[in-house]
Amino acid sequence: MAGPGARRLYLLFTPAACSGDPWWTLREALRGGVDLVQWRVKQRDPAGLRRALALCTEAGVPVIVNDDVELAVAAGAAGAHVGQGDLPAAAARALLGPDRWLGVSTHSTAEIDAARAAGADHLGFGPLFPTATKGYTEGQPPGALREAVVRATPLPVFAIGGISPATVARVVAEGCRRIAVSAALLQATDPAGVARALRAALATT
Ligand code: 3NM
Repeated sequence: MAGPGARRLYLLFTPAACSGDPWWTLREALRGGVDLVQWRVKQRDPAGLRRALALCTEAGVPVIVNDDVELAVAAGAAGAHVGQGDLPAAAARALLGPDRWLGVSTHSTAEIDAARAAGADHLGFGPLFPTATKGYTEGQPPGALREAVVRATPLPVFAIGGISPATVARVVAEGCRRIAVSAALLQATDPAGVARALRAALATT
């Protein structure tokens, strides 16, 4: 399967955060062009993960498990994602082995350098904008995303935090073509339409 660098629209899928039925939301988001999914729940829910994996596999889309690296391996997910307060990235890499994908959240060039050294193969960088999803009240300053993309090269960087069809232009303007999105898709009345709009914005050169 093509690696994380081949992916553009990364959905952070939290069933409890969906306005509509979560499984309808996931199907619609996939239909609209989500090409990477993160399973992101507070309480371990292996049955829910299996259901998400089944839907995503049918759509040819890989699933990454947030935080719970052991569950990612046990469930046969494509990889795991760790934040700065989670299991250290080097320990996550050791548990995942060389083939599963490791994503790391970063918020500065120092964190990008550390994540690379620890064996990450893709990065989140944010928050681009304030977002209630994670309680950030301030976004990164202009130019920070552009600097992050350059610093991370050749690792792919997914911009994250408050990204929606209304804000995605800034991501593109800073030279990034990958985004990770939660609320704008999970709370949409038309998740497929929002996914299509985001894909179209990212496709501009
Ligand atoms: N991590 P939404 S911002 C989970 O900057 C997460 O590391 C962030 O959700 C970071 O698309 C964020 O609803 C929230 O803003 C993303």
